[in-house]
Amino acid sequence: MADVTFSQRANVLIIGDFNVGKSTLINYQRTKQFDNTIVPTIEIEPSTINVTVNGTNMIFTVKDSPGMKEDSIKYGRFVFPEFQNCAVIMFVYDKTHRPSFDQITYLKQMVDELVNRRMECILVGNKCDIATDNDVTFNDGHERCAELNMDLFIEISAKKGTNVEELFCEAALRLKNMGLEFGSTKELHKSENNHKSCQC
Ligand SMILES: Nc1nc2c(ncn2[C@@H]2O[C@H](COP(=O)(O)OP(=O)(O)O)[C@@H](O)[C@H]2O)c(=O)[nH]1
Ligand SMILES: [Mg+2]
Repeated sequence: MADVTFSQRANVLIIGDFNVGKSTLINYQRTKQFDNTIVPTIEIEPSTINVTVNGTNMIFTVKDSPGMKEDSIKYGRFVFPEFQNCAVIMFVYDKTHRPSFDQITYLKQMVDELVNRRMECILVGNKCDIATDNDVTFNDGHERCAELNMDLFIEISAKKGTNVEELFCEAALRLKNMGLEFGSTKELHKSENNHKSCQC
C-alpha cells in the first residue's frame, strides 16, 4: 500500500533589493547547484519546493520577486499585494552591499503596515562566502532582526549552498509548529521519493 503522509502547503515570498541573490537562493534549493546564468527577475515568479520536517512533507510555493531599484511606488503596486497571501516572507540582503541591508527596514515597515496577521518573517544575509570584516556583520543582522521584531536571522551563501537547506527547513518547522494558520491549506498527499529530508 502506498505510504500516505499528511502534507501541507504554504506560500513563501522572497523579497529584497535587486542583485542580493534571491533567484540564486531559490535555484540552489531546487537544484543543489549554483547557476551563474540567472537572468534578472522582472515579475513575480512562483516555483515549487518540497521540504520534509519531522516526517511532515511541506510543499512551498516560493515566489521570487524583482528588486526595488529606484521606483518604490511601482514596486509597491507590484509586490506589496503578495504580502497578503503568504505564510513566510524571507527578507534577503547582500552582506557586501549595505544599502540592501538598509532597505530591509523599509520593507519590514511596509509588511507591518499592510498585513494584520501573524506570519513568519525571516531575515537572510546572503553572500557570506565573499563578505569581509568591512561588510554587514553577523551582529548587525542579529540586532536588526531584533529591532524589527522579526522571527529568525540566518546568514547563507546561495552560491556555495551554505545554510540554504537549513533556511527552508527552519521555515517549514516554524510553520509546522504554528499549525499553518495562514496563507496555506492542508491536504492528504502521497509521499514521493524526491522529497528532501533534513536533520531539523
Ligand atoms: N559570491 C556570491 N555571489 C552570489 C551569491 N548569490 C548570488 N550571487 C550572485 O549575485 C548576482 C545576483 O544574483 P541574483 O540571484 O540574480 O539576485 P536577485 O536580483 O536578488 O535575484 C549574480 O551574479 C549571482 O551569481 C552568493 O551567495 N555568493
Ligand atoms: Mg532575481
